[in-house]
Amino acid sequence: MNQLSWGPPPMLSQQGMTLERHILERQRAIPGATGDFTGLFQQLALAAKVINSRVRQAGLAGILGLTGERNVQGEEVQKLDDFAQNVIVRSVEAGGHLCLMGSEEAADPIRIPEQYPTGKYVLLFDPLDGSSNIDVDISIGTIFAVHRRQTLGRHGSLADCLQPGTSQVAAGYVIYGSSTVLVYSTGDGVHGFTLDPAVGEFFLSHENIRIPARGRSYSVNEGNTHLWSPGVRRWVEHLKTPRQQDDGGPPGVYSARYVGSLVADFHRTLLKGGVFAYPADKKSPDGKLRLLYEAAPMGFICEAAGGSASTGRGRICEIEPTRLHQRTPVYLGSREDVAVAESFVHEG
Ligand code: AFP
Repeated sequence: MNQLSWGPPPMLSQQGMTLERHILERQRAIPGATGDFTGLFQQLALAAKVINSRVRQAGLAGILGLTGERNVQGEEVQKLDDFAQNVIVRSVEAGGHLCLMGSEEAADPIRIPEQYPTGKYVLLFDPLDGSSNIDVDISIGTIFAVHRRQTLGRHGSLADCLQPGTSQVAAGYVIYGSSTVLVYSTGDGVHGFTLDPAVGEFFLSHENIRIPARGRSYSVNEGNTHLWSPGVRRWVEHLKTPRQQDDGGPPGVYSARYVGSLVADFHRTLLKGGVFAYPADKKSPDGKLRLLYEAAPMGFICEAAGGSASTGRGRICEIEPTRLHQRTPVYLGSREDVAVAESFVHEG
């Protein structure tokens, strides 16, 4: 009879590859690297830990009977997305690595306060994506993109934010899920780090993530079917129609998986394959998702993992942005699955 073992699982922390060490080792391999990038990442990782700790308390706030206005210390309880926004800005503004930031939560670019030095990078971020899911205990996340500044002058300008995804020097996200995982890429591989809450540190848990060339699931809000173009409708019908599998196996259809939280839907797609889409539709002719701090960073990560990131008609990362909060249609995931989607979208 098999004995069940209730011993402790192997600890990530015993393997010792922290996020900080991972980035530091890569920095050492780049001649002339100043450590600016490493410094910025340390601050982002700290912000992620602080946001994580607040997200984990969000349900408790309800259980403990807080009004939502004041906490037990009598302090004002901020909405979690405002909180996440403030934590990120406060964590990175003083480091001297950035000249400007752009956030989903701010209409205009965010300047570095006069008392702090500025640096050569620009940070674009969505502090808490999927925040409407917090009340129902569904995974949410933080998304970020880092560009090198293009303009001169102390503060940088909007032009520094409006760079195509191909210019990103790094992109990443943090998923606050059953565990908290930070995934990042600098373009040469995608790596995931799981937060060990006992140690308070991110440890390498998903090295060199590769997205399968084809998956078995599709992820799209089918409640929008009535708003889609005939091509998008036919694409989803195609996925739901049983067909012979390439390997001669029994006829299969794609499974539907849709959380409604981009980070959760993307994370699953990255690890398991398949396709996530938010198409253009009659209500949102440019799509719903934001280019600079949602679609482009996820697209950059997807491509670095061997997948594709398309608007349905071209590469997301090649779009030349004209507005900070620009939207785009999105098809992200396994190379072959995205190619099939594109072929239907092209039909119109
Ligand atoms: P919220 O932040 O308002 O929850 O929006 C989440 C989101 O931007 C993205 O995370 C989801 O993929 C997408 O919207 C879901 O949109 P629908 O609710 O229209 O399916």
